[in-house]
Amino acid sequence: MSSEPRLVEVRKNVLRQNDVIARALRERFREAGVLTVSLVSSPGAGKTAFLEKTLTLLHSRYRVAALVGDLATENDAARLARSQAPVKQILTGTVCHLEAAMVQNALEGWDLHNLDFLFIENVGNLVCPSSYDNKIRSRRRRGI
Ligand SMILES: Nc1nc2c(ncn2[C@@H]2O[C@H](COP(=O)(O)OP(=O)(O)OP(=O)(O)O)[C@@H](O)[C@H]2O)c(=O)[nH]1
Ligand SMILES: [Mg+2]
Repeated sequence: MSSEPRLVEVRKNVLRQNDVIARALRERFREAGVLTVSLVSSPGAGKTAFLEKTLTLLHSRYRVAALVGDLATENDAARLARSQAPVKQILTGTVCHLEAAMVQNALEGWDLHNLDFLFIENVGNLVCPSSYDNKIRSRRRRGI
Protein backbone atom coordinates (compact mmCIF):
# COMPACT_ATOMS: atom_id res chain seq x y z
CA MET A 1 0.00 0.00 0.00
CA SER A 2 1.31 3.46 -0.89
CA SER A 3 2.33 5.80 1.91
CA GLU A 4 1.58 8.80 -0.29
CA PRO A 5 -1.11 11.11 1.16
CA ARG A 6 -4.40 11.03 -0.72
CA LEU A 7 -6.40 14.14 -1.50
CA VAL A 8 -10.16 13.63 -1.15
CA GLU A 9 -12.19 16.23 -3.08
CA VAL A 10 -15.18 16.49 -0.72
CA ARG A 11 -16.70 19.68 -2.12
CA LYS A 12 -17.02 18.20 -5.58
CA ASN A 13 -18.89 15.15 -4.29
CA VAL A 14 -21.23 17.18 -2.13
CA LEU A 15 -22.19 19.38 -5.06
CA ARG A 16 -22.63 16.52 -7.49
CA GLN A 17 -26.14 15.67 -6.27
CA ASN A 18 -27.06 19.36 -6.56
CA ASP A 19 -25.83 19.35 -10.15
CA VAL A 20 -27.91 16.29 -11.01
CA ILE A 21 -31.08 17.95 -9.71
CA ALA A 22 -30.15 21.24 -11.34
CA ARG A 23 -29.73 19.54 -14.70
CA ALA A 24 -33.14 17.91 -14.35
CA LEU A 25 -34.66 21.27 -13.50
CA ARG A 26 -33.10 22.90 -16.52
CA GLU A 27 -34.52 20.17 -18.70
CA ARG A 28 -37.99 20.72 -17.19
CA PHE A 29 -37.76 24.46 -17.83
CA ARG A 30 -36.65 23.84 -21.41
CA GLU A 31 -39.34 21.26 -22.10
CA ALA A 32 -42.07 23.50 -20.65
CA GLY A 33 -40.76 26.53 -22.53
CA VAL A 34 -40.57 28.64 -19.40
CA LEU A 35 -37.90 31.35 -19.31
CA THR A 36 -36.33 31.26 -15.86
CA VAL A 37 -34.43 34.20 -14.44
CA SER A 38 -32.28 33.99 -11.32
CA LEU A 39 -31.64 37.07 -9.19
CA VAL A 40 -28.47 37.06 -7.11
CA SER A 41 -27.06 40.01 -5.20
CA SER A 42 -25.85 41.22 -1.85
CA PRO A 43 -28.46 41.61 0.93
CA GLY A 44 -30.65 44.67 0.52
CA ALA A 45 -29.54 45.43 -3.04
CA GLY A 46 -33.14 45.70 -4.23
CA LYS A 47 -33.95 42.26 -5.62
CA THR A 48 -37.46 42.13 -4.16
CA ALA A 49 -38.21 45.74 -5.05
CA PHE A 50 -37.11 45.11 -8.65
CA LEU A 51 -39.02 41.84 -8.83
CA GLU A 52 -42.25 43.24 -7.40
CA LYS A 53 -42.22 45.95 -10.06
CA THR A 54 -41.30 43.48 -12.80
CA LEU A 55 -44.05 41.01 -11.84
CA THR A 56 -46.62 43.80 -11.66
CA LEU A 57 -45.64 45.07 -15.11
CA LEU A 58 -45.55 41.63 -16.75
CA HIS A 59 -48.54 40.06 -15.02
CA SER A 60 -51.20 41.43 -17.37
CA ARG A 61 -49.42 40.23 -20.53
CA TYR A 62 -47.53 37.10 -19.50
CA ARG A 63 -47.93 34.15 -17.15
CA VAL A 64 -45.35 34.98 -14.50
CA ALA A 65 -44.47 33.45 -11.13
CA ALA A 66 -41.72 33.74 -8.56
CA LEU A 67 -39.86 31.75 -5.95
CA VAL A 68 -38.00 33.67 -3.28
CA GLY A 69 -35.45 32.39 -0.79
CA ASP A 70 -34.93 33.70 2.71
CA LEU A 71 -33.37 32.30 5.85
CA ALA A 72 -36.38 32.76 8.11
CA THR A 73 -39.11 35.17 7.04
CA GLU A 74 -41.92 35.25 4.49
CA ASN A 75 -41.74 39.01 4.14
CA ASP A 76 -40.41 38.99 0.57
CA ALA A 77 -43.11 36.58 -0.63
CA ALA A 78 -45.76 38.84 0.90
CA ARG A 79 -44.30 41.83 -0.95
CA LEU A 80 -44.12 39.96 -4.27
CA ALA A 81 -47.66 38.59 -3.87
CA ARG A 82 -48.94 42.17 -4.11
CA SER A 83 -48.27 41.84 -7.84
CA GLN A 84 -51.05 39.17 -7.99
CA ALA A 85 -48.57 36.69 -9.50
CA PRO A 86 -48.21 33.24 -7.92
CA VAL A 87 -45.35 33.37 -5.40
CA LYS A 88 -43.78 30.83 -3.07
CA GLN A 89 -41.34 31.53 -0.26
CA ILE A 90 -38.50 29.07 0.23
CA LEU A 91 -37.32 29.10 3.83
CA THR A 92 -33.70 27.96 3.89
CA GLY A 93 -33.22 27.86 7.68
CA THR A 94 -29.49 28.04 8.32
CA VAL A 95 -28.55 27.75 4.64
CA CYS A 96 -27.53 31.07 3.09
CA HIS A 97 -28.30 30.17 -0.54
CA LEU A 98 -30.82 28.26 -2.61
CA GLU A 99 -29.98 24.71 -3.60
CA ALA A 100 -31.48 22.95 -6.60
CA ALA A 101 -33.49 20.57 -4.39
CA MET A 102 -35.14 23.53 -2.66
CA VAL A 103 -36.25 24.90 -6.02
CA GLN A 104 -37.45 21.45 -7.07
CA ASN A 105 -39.53 21.06 -3.90
CA ALA A 106 -41.00 24.53 -4.20
CA LEU A 107 -42.17 23.79 -7.74
CA GLU A 108 -44.30 20.84 -6.59
CA GLY A 109 -47.89 21.45 -7.56
CA TRP A 110 -47.00 24.00 -10.23
CA ASP A 111 -47.46 23.06 -13.87
CA LEU A 112 -44.58 24.79 -15.62
CA HIS A 113 -46.46 24.60 -18.91
CA ASN A 114 -48.74 27.29 -17.48
CA LEU A 115 -45.86 29.75 -17.14
CA ASP A 116 -43.97 32.03 -19.50
CA PHE A 117 -41.52 33.43 -16.93
CA LEU A 118 -40.31 32.07 -13.61
CA PHE A 119 -38.23 34.41 -11.44
CA ILE A 120 -36.13 33.03 -8.61
CA GLU A 121 -34.80 35.44 -5.98
CA ASN A 122 -31.86 33.89 -4.19
CA VAL A 123 -31.01 34.61 -0.56
CA GLY A 124 -29.17 37.94 -0.31
CA ASN A 125 -25.57 36.79 -0.53
CA LEU A 126 -22.82 37.14 -3.11
CA VAL A 127 -20.59 34.32 -1.91
CA CYS A 128 -22.47 31.01 -1.54
CA PRO A 129 -24.90 31.19 -4.49
CA SER A 130 -22.03 31.27 -6.97
CA SER A 131 -21.05 27.74 -5.92
CA TYR A 132 -24.50 26.28 -6.35
CA ASP A 133 -25.84 25.57 -9.78
CA ASN A 134 -29.57 26.07 -10.08
CA LYS A 135 -29.14 25.57 -13.82
CA ILE A 136 -31.06 28.66 -14.71
CA ARG A 137 -31.02 28.84 -18.47
CA SER A 138 -31.25 32.58 -18.85
CA ARG A 139 -28.47 33.36 -16.39
CA ARG A 140 -25.91 31.63 -18.53
CA ARG A 141 -27.17 32.40 -21.96
CA ARG A 142 -28.22 35.98 -21.42
CA GLY A 143 -25.69 37.03 -18.85
CA ILE A 144 -28.24 38.06 -16.23
N1 LIG B 1 -33.72 54.45 -3.25
C1 LIG B 1 -33.90 53.20 -3.66
N2 LIG B 1 -34.19 52.28 -2.73
C2 LIG B 1 -34.36 51.02 -3.15
C3 LIG B 1 -34.27 50.65 -4.50
N3 LIG B 1 -34.47 49.32 -4.60
C4 LIG B 1 -34.70 48.91 -3.34
N4 LIG B 1 -34.65 49.92 -2.46
C5 LIG B 1 -34.83 49.84 -1.01
O1 LIG B 1 -33.74 49.09 -0.49
C6 LIG B 1 -34.21 48.26 0.58
C7 LIG B 1 -33.88 46.84 0.30
O2 LIG B 1 -34.58 46.44 -0.87
P1 LIG B 1 -35.06 44.95 -1.10
O3 LIG B 1 -35.83 44.93 -2.37
O4 LIG B 1 -35.71 44.39 0.11
O5 LIG B 1 -33.64 44.23 -1.28
P2 LIG B 1 -33.32 42.69 -1.44
O6 LIG B 1 -32.14 42.60 -2.33
O7 LIG B 1 -34.53 41.95 -1.84
O8 LIG B 1 -32.91 42.28 0.04
P3 LIG B 1 -32.72 40.82 0.64
O9 LIG B 1 -33.83 39.95 0.13
O10 LIG B 1 -32.76 41.02 2.12
O11 LIG B 1 -31.37 40.34 0.17
C8 LIG B 1 -35.72 48.50 0.71
O12 LIG B 1 -35.97 49.43 1.73
C9 LIG B 1 -36.09 49.07 -0.66
O13 LIG B 1 -37.22 49.92 -0.56
C10 LIG B 1 -33.97 51.66 -5.47
O14 LIG B 1 -33.86 51.42 -6.66
N5 LIG B 1 -33.80 52.91 -4.97
MG1 LIG C 1 -35.48 40.28 -0.99
